[in-house]
Amino acid sequence: MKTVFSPLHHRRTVKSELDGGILVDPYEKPSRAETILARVIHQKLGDVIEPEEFGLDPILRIHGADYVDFLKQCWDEWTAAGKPGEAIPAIWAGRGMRHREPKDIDGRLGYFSFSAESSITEGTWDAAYASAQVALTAQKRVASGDRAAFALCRPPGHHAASDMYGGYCFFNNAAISAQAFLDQGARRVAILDVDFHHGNGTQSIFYDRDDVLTISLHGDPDFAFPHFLGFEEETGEGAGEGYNLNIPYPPNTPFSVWQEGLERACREIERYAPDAVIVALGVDTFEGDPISFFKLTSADYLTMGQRIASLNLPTLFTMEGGYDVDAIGINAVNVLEGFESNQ
Ligand code: Q9C
Ligand code: ZN
Repeated sequence: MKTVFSPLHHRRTVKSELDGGILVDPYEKPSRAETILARVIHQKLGDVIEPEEFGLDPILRIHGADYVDFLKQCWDEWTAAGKPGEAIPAIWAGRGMRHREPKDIDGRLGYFSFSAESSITEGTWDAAYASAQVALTAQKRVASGDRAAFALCRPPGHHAASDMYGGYCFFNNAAISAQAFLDQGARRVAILDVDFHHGNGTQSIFYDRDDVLTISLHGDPDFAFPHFLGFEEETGEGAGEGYNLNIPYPPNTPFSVWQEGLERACREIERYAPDAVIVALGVDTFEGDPISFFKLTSADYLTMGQRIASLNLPTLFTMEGGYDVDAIGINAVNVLEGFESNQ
């Protein structure tokens, strides 16, 4: 399969992540994408191509214009206000407070985010925009008849809601791609999120819709980010009732248990019979991941890819999390090689 990659991901190179009460070296760093790219090339997965330009329109099908404007202007507003460091929100609308967009940058940062670890700097917009174009380019390959394509997105996307960033995500690349499939004539799309963290952004975007089935396997939000969404009882609402499935697991879950959830997810997708499936591919389920608590091994990712291939559907992979940089290339590409080994 082809891989779509943009060197513009380097524009997102930040110095700080708020973690443990101090600013640490960010987990979501440029070497993640470079390590995956090197593995794609080393394993001869297929051609690596640069993204085409689809502009803002497909992004605006998912994200609000005010949110997009905010992301574009955030860094300039922050520096114009004379702030010395990277842009980090420090206030949100708590219970009983007003959910309205304030005018100054401190207020707007809180209004358009749900967490504080994703510092914004000068190049964040460029990288997030390029990441969405990477996804759309891979989506176009699949829509044009390729069996599968790999969008090597960075920054990742599945935590981004229509009007909130957080969890290292700014634009929801999987959601934007799902909407693109629909706008091009697909009737139904399934999103299978195998990242360690719940895909809260994707869930919220499609929660009241039946044309996108959203399924996420993840660390129990009682113990894992994003903490405030991703529980089993969230099954969708209105027309979307029955079209969201959350499969949370506790600390130390091994592949033997996780695999039962994957099987359940795959049966749901088979029943839904979508025109395409999008895999939100995070490999932070790995036993060596520094911020997660599942116990998958590198070999397990081959098995995962094989099961996904047996759905026998046009498949778009969008890269999400994974923070053990030494293993991220092997693990991510193992999913893709497992997929390709199962024709
Ligand atoms: N002590 C993705 O995997 N919290 N995002 C980290 C570290 C944020 C993960 C806490 C995790 C965000 C795309
Ligand atoms: Zn994750």
